Amino acid sequence: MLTGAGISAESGVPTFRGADGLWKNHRATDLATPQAFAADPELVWEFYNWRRGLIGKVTFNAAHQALVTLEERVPAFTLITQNVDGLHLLAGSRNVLEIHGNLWKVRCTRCGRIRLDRNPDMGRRPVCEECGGLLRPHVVWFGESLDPDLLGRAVEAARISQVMLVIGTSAVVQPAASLALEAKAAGARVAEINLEPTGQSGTMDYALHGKAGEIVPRLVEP
Ligand code: BJW
Ligand code: ZN
Repeated sequence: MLTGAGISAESGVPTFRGADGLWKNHRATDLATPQAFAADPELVWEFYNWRRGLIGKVTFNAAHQALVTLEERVPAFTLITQNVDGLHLLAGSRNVLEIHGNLWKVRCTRCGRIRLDRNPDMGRRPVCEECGGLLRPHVVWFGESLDPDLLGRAVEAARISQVMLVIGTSAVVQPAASLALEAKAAGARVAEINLEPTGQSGTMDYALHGKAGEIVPRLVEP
């Protein structure tokens, strides 16, 4: 399975692209860059603190829950998510690959130490307890490499899958978007679940258009 921001939209988490991808007149995708952080770490932290505050108050929805049910039924199940909100883990999914990181983890830009911190507000310039270096969110920004181990496991899962549901992603960000094509090329049946058609709809075996919270539970009904 491959999920994107659309699966969390009905939980109240804004997506990246489209009308709700705006924060204080900044495009969310412009702030998710190493360049933005280098130029103005306080602005980028303000954006992530806002998201921490928001995501800390919401919970998983029927689509996240349906994927938990599916994992209980399917012997080899891997959930590849581009989302950093942690809602799949909160719902109870087990084999989750968070290929773009996790909003609740921070990483020191000096010593590289990673730690979990669920504080909804990290302040304007949070620093590492060990070395005093500036902390950053442990997420993958544009132009940064994905964790090679996680990506390798995601590619392998795509290649051996028989069915891949591609839920709530605009399918424009690489290398995540290519995982569905990888699965398809290796013989899987692929189905897109999205509010609207995407650039990948044409290569899908099934394209189901509507809300993830309504469609995904119906797909896993016995
Ligand atoms: C609903 C719904 C409902 C709404 N029900 N549906 C090859 C070709 C071209 C470019 C590249 C390439 N390889 C690499 C690149 C560059 C770049 C890239 O892909 N750019 C493209 C935009 C062109 N990729 C990278 O830089 C990646 N790194 C990399 O490849 O490293 C190697 C390298 C290094 C240097 C140079 C080149 C290569 C890293 C990408 C990291 C992405 N990071 C972000 C931020 C994460 C942290 C954070 O969250 O703060 O990840 S950006 C943002 O986009 C976030 C998301 O995970 C990601 C994908 O977005 P997603 O999930 O698809 O959300 P939306 O908003 O786009 O779509 C929501 C969808 O849901 C819509 O379709 C709605 O219709 C739908 N929806 N409500 C169902 N209720
Ligand atoms: Zn440090």
